[in-house]
Amino acid sequence: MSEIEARIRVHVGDITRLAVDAIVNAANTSLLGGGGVDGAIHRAAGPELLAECQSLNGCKVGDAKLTKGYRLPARYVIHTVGPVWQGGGKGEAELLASCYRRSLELAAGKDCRTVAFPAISTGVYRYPKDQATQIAVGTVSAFVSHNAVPETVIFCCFDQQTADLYQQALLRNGGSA
Ligand code: AR6
Repeated sequence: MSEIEARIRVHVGDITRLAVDAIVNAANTSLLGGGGVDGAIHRAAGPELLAECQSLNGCKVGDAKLTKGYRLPARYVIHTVGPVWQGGGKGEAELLASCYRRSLELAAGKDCRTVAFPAISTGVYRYPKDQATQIAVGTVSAFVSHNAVPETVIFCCFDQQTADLYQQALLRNGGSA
């Protein structure tokens, strides 16, 4: 296993339970909560999270903003806004890659050693999972290979099927490196 591969892990479970330096939230441009992983993070963090989010003036698609984690075991939440899938011709791939890069830049700025990502845009925003997984793995691998921090990145998948896609993408990515 290469040094880069050793720094990227796949985990099956609920991201709100992870005691890591930062978890990433798949938010919307308002940053005021929603369903899916966003709803789960706000429920677990408590109302203080919404109060801090209200002071942030929203977030653009492809960008990210950082808050504290409040009642979560994670110290920080990095809120990023993935693109809504519109067929692939509206810059979705570049916007999704930007979500991963901006989130990692914010994590590095706070010296986060371990960061966990959900599968951004693959739920309500309907991004095809196989394509989103390739972008997630490619972008995170590139960042990790150029930066010492974060040391470890976890892809936190809600189900085993998604985790299998990540494992396959990591194998392909490692094979072509
Ligand atoms: N832990 C880990 N992964 C989860 C969890 C969890 N607790 N809950 C869901 N997932 P989605 P999006 C997975 O819809 O597509 C919200 O309303 C889920 O299986 O949460 O980026 C926001 O406010 C899926 O693979 O995010 C936005 O309006 C992945 O997380 C919109 O949804 C992302 O699904 C964002 O849509």
